Amino acid sequence: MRTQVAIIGAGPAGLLLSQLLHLSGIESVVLEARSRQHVEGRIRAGILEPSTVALLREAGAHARLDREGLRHDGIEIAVEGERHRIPLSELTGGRCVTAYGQTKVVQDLIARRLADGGDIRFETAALGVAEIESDRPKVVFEADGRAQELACDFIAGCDGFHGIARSGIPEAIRQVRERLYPFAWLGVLVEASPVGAELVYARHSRGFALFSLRSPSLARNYIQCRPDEDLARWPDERIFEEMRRRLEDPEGQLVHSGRVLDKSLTPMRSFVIEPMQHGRLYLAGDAAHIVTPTGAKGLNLAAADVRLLSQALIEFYRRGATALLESYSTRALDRVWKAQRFSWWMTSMLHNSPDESSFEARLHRAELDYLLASRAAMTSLAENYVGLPF
Ligand code: FAS
Ligand code: PHB
Repeated sequence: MRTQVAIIGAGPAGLLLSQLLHLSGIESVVLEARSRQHVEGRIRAGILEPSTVALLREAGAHARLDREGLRHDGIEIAVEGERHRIPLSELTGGRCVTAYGQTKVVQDLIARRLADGGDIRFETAALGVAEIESDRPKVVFEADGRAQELACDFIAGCDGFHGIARSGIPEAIRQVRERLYPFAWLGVLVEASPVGAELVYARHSRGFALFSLRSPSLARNYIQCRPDEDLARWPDERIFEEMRRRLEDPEGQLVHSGRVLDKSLTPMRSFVIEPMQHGRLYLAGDAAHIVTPTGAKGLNLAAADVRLLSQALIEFYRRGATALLESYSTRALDRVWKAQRFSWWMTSMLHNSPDESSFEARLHRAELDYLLASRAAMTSLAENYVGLPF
């Protein structure tokens, strides 16, 4: 089997790349280990930067997003229940974020890709990459119970944190930088009206909480918990109770109970591999980097990588130009590390870390007090939250 660009992974990164290349007449095959149903059912991110929305529009996967996306001109930060608004668009010359579930982003991209004749092979796991230092690299994949080869010009590793593509970067040149956090997020998707029209990040002596939304009748909330928390010890009512405590809402006027559609644990990790390319292998999204979700950057960074990689591949096929391909990793990592810093900063400021000293705890509190009293500090948060310019 042969194609121009072999894409491993049908998450937001792989699907968006395949569609953008298609719109420039470049052929690709997407290999996805899981079933379509599984991929379309995952509950993950929910906040889109304007540049991600623009890329989905360019890909032609924006119709439902335009109808159902919830514009956020601001976000809130609650400290021990006291709420403070960060006016994002006022502080960034009118830029805002959009609340729209990653689940729908992936469904929209798959529908668009297939409608445009896209080749997505579900339940087809990539086993490895080969000859990436030649101009005829290959992906070895499993189909019909046997190993087969997909020959191509380029391989895009969009297979997430647990994928195989990353192992294609030779050990000798690979640099991994990682931080694990001594807490996690217990997240629920609830059929109930959200706390508010804008999402609320809460710092509280009992731990962090986040009150987000998917629609006016679907809330997506998270509480800080132990990394090894046993979900069986968290019946629904106990979760609602704890969320009310962390927003100082004992009567439940803000945090509404409802049918819990999904309950999951998200580990907290910061991770970056460098370089993000080697030979004809290019990594994009979670395959190369993981940010803590407090800055809402995961999905948006994946889209940013795809913006850079698709432009570079299009330049190559149109003009034989290789400059953008050669500098892809450097340009992508510049944005990745700024998003890492912002995500780490939001996480440190808003969580109670069991391993922090009382001095550090006071510093984080002072950071928050300064932020909520300084227009300059709020502007810095806002410009990072809506996405730094390319
Ligand atoms: P993805 O992980 O989405 O997609 C990779 C795809 O590759 C998957 O479909 C996988 O099945 C496939 N694959 C893996 N190995 C393969 C192989 N060998 N062969 C073929 N296919 C293979 N971000 C936020 O901002 N807010 C959140 O609340 C949030 N929650 C998250 C919760 C979880 C559990 C996770 C893992 C991430 C969360 N994120 C969140 C971050 C998330 O949004 C990611 O940044 C985003 O999914 C990245 O997209 P991709 O890079 O496309 O990777
Ligand atoms: C979400 O809506 O799932 C969400 C929002 C903001 C974050 C993380 C997750 O920082």
